[in-house]
Amino acid sequence: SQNSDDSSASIFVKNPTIKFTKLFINGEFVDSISGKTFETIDPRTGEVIAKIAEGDKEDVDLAVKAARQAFDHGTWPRLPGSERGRIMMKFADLIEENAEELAALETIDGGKLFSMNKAMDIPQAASSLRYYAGAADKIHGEVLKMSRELHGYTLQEPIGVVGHIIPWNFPSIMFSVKVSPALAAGCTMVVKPAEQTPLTALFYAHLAKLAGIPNGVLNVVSGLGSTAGSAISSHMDIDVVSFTGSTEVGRKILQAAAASNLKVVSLELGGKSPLIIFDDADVDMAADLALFGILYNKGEICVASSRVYVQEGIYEELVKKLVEKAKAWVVGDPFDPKVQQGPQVDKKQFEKILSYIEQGKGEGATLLTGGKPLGEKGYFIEPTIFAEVKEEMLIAKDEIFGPVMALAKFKTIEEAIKRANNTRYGLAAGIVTKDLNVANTVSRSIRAGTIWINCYFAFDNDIPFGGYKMSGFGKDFGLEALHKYLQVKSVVTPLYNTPW
Ligand code: TXE
Repeated sequence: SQNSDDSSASIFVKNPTIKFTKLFINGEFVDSISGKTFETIDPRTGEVIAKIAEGDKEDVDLAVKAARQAFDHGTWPRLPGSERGRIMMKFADLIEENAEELAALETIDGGKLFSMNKAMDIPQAASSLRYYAGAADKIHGEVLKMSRELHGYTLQEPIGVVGHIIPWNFPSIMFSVKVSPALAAGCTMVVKPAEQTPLTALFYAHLAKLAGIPNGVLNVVSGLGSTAGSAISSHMDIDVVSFTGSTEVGRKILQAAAASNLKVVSLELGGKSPLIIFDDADVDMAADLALFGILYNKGEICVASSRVYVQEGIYEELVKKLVEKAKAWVVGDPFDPKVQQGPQVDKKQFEKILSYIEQGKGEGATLLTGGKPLGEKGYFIEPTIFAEVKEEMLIAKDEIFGPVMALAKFKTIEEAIKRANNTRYGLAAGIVTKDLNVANTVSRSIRAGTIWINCYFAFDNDIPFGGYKMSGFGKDFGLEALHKYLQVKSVVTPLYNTPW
């Protein structure tokens, strides 16, 4: 690697050359048919980084045609699983070899911390590929004990051509978490990265080709949601669409799937996740967890602990600690290793967050700290904590997707459960307590897809992740995700020469 010391990331690393700006279709980088491009912006400054080919319906059609050809007639779905796994392992190695450059691209494109990208996001992209590579030769059906004189068994077949529509908050992790199980299953695919952060997905396309993934298996069409994204969700020849993004767009995707070919849909949508801190908690640890839960990745994370409920016995002490720690939290250049929070991804998100902060003040919540933008340029926002947040306030209900915590006090475990569940979302929840009975009761009572007890953001490859309620359905991560890209075929034959 060019530089192993994060604290002195070189000028070279901080200014990566943009090598890939075109669509990747059937193994080649190509311009969009229209010749149109869009600009991707550096959120530290608001300046243009590069012009990226803007794919539209015609480009999606070409990519789907290539993916269909590769699925119907190509080698990928027909290779032994172990061979697919071997190529995926190579892909993972190449990601690690290019980790520094990928981490830097992620920082300039999305404002994410370089140190975290290098230590977490990029290694996770590689590790997800390896996890599913290991599963690729362990995909099998079952022999069925039928009640009649019949022999029955099931096959797990790749489902076909997949459309992945991914967001901008974790461009590398989202790319890999969606692409890896689909590759392992033997599917072919079209990926549309978010228009805010197309750079790493195009780089991954290049690495996939180097690793030996055949042409047409993995296509990347950068473009806008309303054109390229919607062409994927309404395509007649895509079998599954796997989406992560807003609840609003999730609804559109489901409608487009219903109105076109009834493709299978999986949706990982917004959240408003509660973190419940009980009286017996270690106050220092709980304050760190709560702060990390809302400020990590500048609050641009679907499972952010955006509602924090604190039991009355430790409320005052915890609030004091939280405010102290929030004031010491370092916002600034995401390449600086001392910095804990970079800029929001773009102007639209920046303005959305600031308008929620104004809303919170107007609704009568108490602003304990923060509440303002930071610096002359770029999209930086102070870590912000509101207290005395009431259930009916918008800042308690809506996903803000920024560094804004809504704090409230509770008395009893019943009250905590009721308030935690008082949301249209159900992505995750956190509990801080030393009492096992409390932890068990609360974890079983909350309607959310992931519950973290005395931890937060504890993701791993084999832990399925996905929502309840309006946070969507279908899982990423784990073997559950592999099954999204497989379908079961039942095969039946008479056992003996039974006259039929
Ligand atoms: O999301 P969009 P936006 C939430 C978060 C954020 C809000 C808006 O609250 O503030 O959504 O962000 C593609 N058909 N999350 O507007 O639009 C789009 O191009 C098909 C939560 O950026 O949902 C991008 O690739 N696709 C979230 C992807 O959808 C369409 C992560 C996500 O963008 C489309 C991101 C259409 N009609 C935002 N319109 C999470 N769950 O982690 C857009 N897209």
